[in-house]
Amino acid sequence: MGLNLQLVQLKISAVRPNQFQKGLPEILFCGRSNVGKSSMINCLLGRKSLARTSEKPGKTATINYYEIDKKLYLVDLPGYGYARVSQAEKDKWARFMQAYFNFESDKKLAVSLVDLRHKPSEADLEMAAFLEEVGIPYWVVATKADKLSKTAVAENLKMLEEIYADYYPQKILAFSSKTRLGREELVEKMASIAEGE
Ligand SMILES: Nc1nc2c(ncn2[C@@H]2O[C@H](COP(=O)(O)OP(=O)(O)O)[C@@H](O)[C@H]2O)c(=O)[nH]1
Ligand SMILES: [Mg+2]
Repeated sequence: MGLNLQLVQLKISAVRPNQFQKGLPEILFCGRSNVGKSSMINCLLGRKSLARTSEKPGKTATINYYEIDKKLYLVDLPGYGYARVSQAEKDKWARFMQAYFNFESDKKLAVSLVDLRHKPSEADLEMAAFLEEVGIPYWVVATKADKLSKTAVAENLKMLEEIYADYYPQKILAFSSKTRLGREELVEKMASIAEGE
């Protein structure tokens, strides 16, 4: 038993709803562009560059399914919040995301990434409200903790607890793809979801 993190493949980079996957429990990663979604997935899987990082805005938004040990999908969703993309691009993004969330699959947990250095954006809070509406349990994972002092990490976590007091995240966790802070907790959660708990 257990979850073999070595056994990983990019199952598909979906650009169309008919490419969405089902049949395995999934954990989805959502957040602003550049918040660190792909870096987090690489960190969790102990890979340097399985998930491509720092994608440029305007590039085709893809929904990437990483299959772990034939037991679990990690789903890297396209980021939101790029000021410089056109309204048409934003509409396209929104339709694609809507299609993903409407698609019937086993969405066990959402990881809603925020930047620990800043207050969550309007879009981050909308994401939380949306996840509650559609009934997907979620963790708020605040990344780039390595860019802050220990004191600032504690302070900003407290700030997040206060801001999310009106929301229902299962957990608020500090994370760093650089130092691997918070990784163990997420990996344990992945394993328990993969085992059907
Ligand atoms: N210092 C630091 N940089 C990070 C961390 N996570 C991501 N980054 C950097 O932030 C940028 C965007 O990361 P990426 O994973 O591509 O974000 P994505 O657009 O959400 O997938 C890259 O330059 C990463 O190296 C982190 O935990 N610590
Ligand atoms: Mg990315």
